[in-house]
Amino acid sequence: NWSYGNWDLTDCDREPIHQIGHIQPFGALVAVDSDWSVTNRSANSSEVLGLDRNPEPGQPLAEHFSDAAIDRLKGALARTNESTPVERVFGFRFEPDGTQFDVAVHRSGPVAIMEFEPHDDAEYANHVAMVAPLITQLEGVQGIDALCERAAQLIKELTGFDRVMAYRFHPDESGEVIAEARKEGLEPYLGLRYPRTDIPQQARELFRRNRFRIISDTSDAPVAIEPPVSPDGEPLDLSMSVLRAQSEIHVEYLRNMGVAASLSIAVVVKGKLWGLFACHHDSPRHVPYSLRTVAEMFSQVFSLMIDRNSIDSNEQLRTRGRNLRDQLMVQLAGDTRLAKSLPLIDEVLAEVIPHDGASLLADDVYSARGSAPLENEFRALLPALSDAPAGKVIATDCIAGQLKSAEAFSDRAAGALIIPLSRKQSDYLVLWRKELPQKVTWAGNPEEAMLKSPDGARLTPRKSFEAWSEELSGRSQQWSEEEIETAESLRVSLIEVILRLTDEALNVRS
Ligand code: BLA
Repeated sequence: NWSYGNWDLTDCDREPIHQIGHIQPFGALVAVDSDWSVTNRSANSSEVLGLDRNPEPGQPLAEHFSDAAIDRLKGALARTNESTPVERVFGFRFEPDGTQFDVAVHRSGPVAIMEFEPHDDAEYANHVAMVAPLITQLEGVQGIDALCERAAQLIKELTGFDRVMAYRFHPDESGEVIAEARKEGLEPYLGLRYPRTDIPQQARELFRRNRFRIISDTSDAPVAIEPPVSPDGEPLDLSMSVLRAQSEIHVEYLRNMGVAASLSIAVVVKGKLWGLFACHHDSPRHVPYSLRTVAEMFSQVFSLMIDRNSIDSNEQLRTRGRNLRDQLMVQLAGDTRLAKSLPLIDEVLAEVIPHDGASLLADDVYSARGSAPLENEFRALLPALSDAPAGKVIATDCIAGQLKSAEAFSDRAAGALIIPLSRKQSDYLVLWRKELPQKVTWAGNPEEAMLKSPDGARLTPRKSFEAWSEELSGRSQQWSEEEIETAESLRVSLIEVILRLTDEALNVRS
């Protein structure tokens, strides 16, 4: 794991952003209990809803809304469930012929939360008509890079934001802009890396569940929810809210970047945050709920396509693993000792996982190829290796950073892909990579991603996002996720080969 400096993460990771007690002013929030009596409401309710006074806690909602309107909201609430926690009602009226609203309805602890935004019928019809053509344009696009490129372009056209980026997470939770569509004249962010601390843990978790985040104006004053606590005495939980006010620290971050409005759409693949689409605008920008819904649907289709892409390549990996195993089986059949098979394994593997050296320790016999460490150097690693979690491939681009005993040969072999071949942790196949000096371009110095505020009371985001180059030495090229998966399937195949060979050996003897 990479780490930059020894800052205290907890400040950022602990900020209870889901209990912020405020909303953004482009809508109004009303919460009710199971009797549909008001428990909380935002201070701007009467203004947004066009009522002559705010609904007050304790009042039945029926004093403000018609029975038919309440039935419609109850229906929406009844349709919420684990997979669709938030229901949407477009063009809702709380009195016949009244103004129309778009409403998001969800449960939060003991209350039901309703969030109202202005509705525009003509726009709404437009948005509905966009869905099919939009999704058609993703069809037939092959490969993750091309998909991201097309998607960024489409989201830019759809939402009208100045800049739309596809941002993909690395295994260390930092992220990289891998595709970008931007207004002419803006400087490119393509290829820039952002440290993992830019998005704290709780924000990631929230974002995974509630995949859409709009901050329509970073200079907006948030509107208070009154009272701030729900009937159970806890601060109202706004995890699934669409109006939730923005964290002050994040707003500062966006302002430092020169962003006045932001829209983020999560890309979740197999339940994990894969990346996101980050949209920036240099002036305030509101996106109606119906258009956000289209963008969200689009991102769901996009997530599925990424998933399908990885299913396809997993299928290829499995086929590759099977071929490798068959090849080994045939070639090893004549010789029952795995220890002698390194040249063969090395050659077969060179095609699928490029490497500069390979070590094999089998039946206590060591063999080495290319830039692999010497036998005594390798054996010095064994105590540490046997402490590692059993039966799992370990990949590192800087083994000396993790095992002191590897410093002796790190000039020849900096990165290692360690494939344990037995439960007893004594047989290993290890692929080695030489050092490869690399340059990473960060958006601002990652060492200063978080600073203490002038009064020292809290952390603040960095002020400058100017490209900051970091030369990485002592590291090899990283092992890609695909290479690690190949190694994992190879491990399974090799163990199978070993077991069969042992079996045959036993049969011959008996
Ligand atoms: C949230 N920070 C986020 C989110 C993103 C980023 C995408 C979540 C979605 C959102 O709220 O829009 C970061 N935005 C980026 C990055 C790019 C981008 C990397 O456009 C690159 C192109 N942020 C900090 C520090 C802290 C911090 C030091 O830099 C904490 C001390 C906090 N980030 C922070 C918080 C949130 C956040 C609290 C949640 C904001 C919220 O939901 O209100």
